[in-house]
Amino acid sequence: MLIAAQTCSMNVALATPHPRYVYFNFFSERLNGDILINEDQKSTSLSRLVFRSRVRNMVSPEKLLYKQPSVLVGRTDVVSVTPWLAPIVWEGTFDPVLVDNIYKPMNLTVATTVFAIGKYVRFLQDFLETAEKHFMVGFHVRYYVFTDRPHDVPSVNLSQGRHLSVIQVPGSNRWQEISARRMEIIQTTIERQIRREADYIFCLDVDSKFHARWGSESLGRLVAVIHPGYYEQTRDRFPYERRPASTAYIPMDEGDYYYGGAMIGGFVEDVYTLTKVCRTRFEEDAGNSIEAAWQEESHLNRYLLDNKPSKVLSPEYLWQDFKAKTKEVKVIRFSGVIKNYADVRPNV
Ligand code: UD2
Repeated sequence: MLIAAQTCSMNVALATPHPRYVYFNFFSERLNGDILINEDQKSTSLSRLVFRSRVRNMVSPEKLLYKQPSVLVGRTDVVSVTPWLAPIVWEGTFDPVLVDNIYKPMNLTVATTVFAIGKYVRFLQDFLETAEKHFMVGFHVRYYVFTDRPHDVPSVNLSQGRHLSVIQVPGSNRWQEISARRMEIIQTTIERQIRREADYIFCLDVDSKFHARWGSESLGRLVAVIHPGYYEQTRDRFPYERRPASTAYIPMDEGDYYYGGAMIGGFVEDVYTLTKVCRTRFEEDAGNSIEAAWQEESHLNRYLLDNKPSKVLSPEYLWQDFKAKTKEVKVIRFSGVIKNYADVRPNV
């Protein structure tokens, strides 16, 4: 079926849309240009969902020269493996040349979702410009920008092989709802399009900037990041949801790490399952008039306690600008900017 822009039930007048961005409405079809949508693509029947993500062999190119790995010398100031044997990625634990040479021939596409609702649209320019410098450089990247203000999405020059879609979603007068609804919107957008367009996905907070390489070392089946505010704390001090009435509940004597909600990643299929479960639990809680302490971050932490991530990113991959760098963090790769909550959020 051929759907033309003017046939869409959309009421946004895109005055000067960016010529290389693609515009969608979350509730209808693509807005600019024509798109071929066949019946299979429109299907959202779970049992029939097909994903691009698949496990591949780690093939190193012939004659690639790189530093000899050592079994005796390496980082000793930090732990670089979890008790379930997933790597914790720190500077000095991987060889960027080697990992890039293994992953680049796989011809992967990495989806990146980011929400910019209400005044948060102001963070997009820096987010995108710094991502173009540091995030998955040399890979195919598809940004999915969810916003209620498509006109205000800045025009940023994207490198070759990188695309950006603007998807209009409703605004809200509660930041808690915006934060929590991300799971539902990501789940639905994976079903509709991302599962066909990308192998891996990263879902990131927009009020952030990249400062240094974030590359193929971060790829894995299910990837989480350790929150910079809690990695020195004992588990009883983590801000997990502590009320047994919530489906996000974690008792005081359980928990591995405190993961940041500003990043979830991995195979599109694995992130799809995560978002679906968290969304269902969030809705179950809402039915019981309970909202987890840190909305989707609380549900994420509960999910990851039961479903261990296959790769864990150190706080290098999620820092906060107001926090002084600590000695174990050799490189800050991605960091949340300082923001005035009262100014940017729709409610306090
Ligand atoms: C923490 C988490 C965040 C999320 C939130 C849950 C970190 C560093 N941050 O951040 O990921 O789990 O707690 O409450 O782990 N947004 C909008 N418009 C709004 C409000 C939010 O677009 O009006 C989007 C935007 O993409 C933003 C994200 O939601 O980056 C998270 O919201 P936040 O930055 O206000 O949450 P924050 O800083 O308390």
